[in-house]
Amino acid sequence: MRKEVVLITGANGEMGHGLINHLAQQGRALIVAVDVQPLNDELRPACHRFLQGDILDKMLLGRLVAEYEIRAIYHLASILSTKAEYNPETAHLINVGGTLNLLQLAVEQSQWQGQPVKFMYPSSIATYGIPNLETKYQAGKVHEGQWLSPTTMYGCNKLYCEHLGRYYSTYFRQLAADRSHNLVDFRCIRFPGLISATTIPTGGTSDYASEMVHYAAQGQPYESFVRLDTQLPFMVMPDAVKSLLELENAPRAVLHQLIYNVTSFSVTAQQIQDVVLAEFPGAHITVQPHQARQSIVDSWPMDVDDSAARQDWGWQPSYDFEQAFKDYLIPSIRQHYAAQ
Ligand code: AKB
Repeated sequence: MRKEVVLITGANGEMGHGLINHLAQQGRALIVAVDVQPLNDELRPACHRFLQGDILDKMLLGRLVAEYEIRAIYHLASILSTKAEYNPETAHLINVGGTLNLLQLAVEQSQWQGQPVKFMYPSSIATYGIPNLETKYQAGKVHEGQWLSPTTMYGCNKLYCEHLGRYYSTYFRQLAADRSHNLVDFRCIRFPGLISATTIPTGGTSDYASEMVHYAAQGQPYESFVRLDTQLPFMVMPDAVKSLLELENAPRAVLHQLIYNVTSFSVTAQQIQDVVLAEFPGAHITVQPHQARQSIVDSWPMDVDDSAARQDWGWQPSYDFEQAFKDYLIPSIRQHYAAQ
């Protein structure tokens, strides 16, 4: 008999770490993890199986379909916003082509299982594109239907993949007579900038927030690539993982949309710098805005309206700005580097 599993792509990334630890602690499902990079040693015991490989490799995905009963897919693998700008076509191939492959895998699995397969898709505030700073501050909290003109390849990819999820969950094979149930139960969260105590993000544009804290904790100087008045919504990793798990567990009937904003706090780079300097008085932070990266964050909303998530599935972050730093980031980061 095929083993029932949860599949996680991009397992070795920032969110993969948090999610795998959490799912393993809950012990609710066997985890099959996929990543192009080798899996971090500490995550291995938490996974039933790890496959090092590419989500564009159809043979690898075919093996998974043949060997497992996949009940849920967390498709975390993606090339983030800054990195994607250096090679947009490759980013498109991985972000869109990879997602399409995983959606097709979900379709195949659900046809075989006779029930929908849950497809958890982390999208991003990069799907929004606001034309200028004045409009950004006038717009304030942006809801899911507003300002959907992304300015980055990553943002375009995320927005298009949201549409692919909508297509596969709602319309795919509508004309075929043999379809008795929805094949893919697509559930998507648009995340704000994420900050983790244990991993430093690579290739994103909201990375300055994480980098400021991690560099200070290691006693290294940091040059911020954005102006200090730059404001974005943020969330710490435990809240991001919590939101994904809560959305996965929500009964389908309470979900009135496929795509939800979530957020915890909206702060400027200056506010982050102030907390970092208060906690690490020796920290040396300078500012040298990078024009292209600055224009990306300037096009993202200063805050998002997550009232739909709060109403439909009871979303509530555990950490506000103060708690995020005092209760989670600072103590965990100190411990993390002390242990190294
Ligand atoms: C990035 O900066 O690319 C990501 C994101 C906001 O999705 N952190």
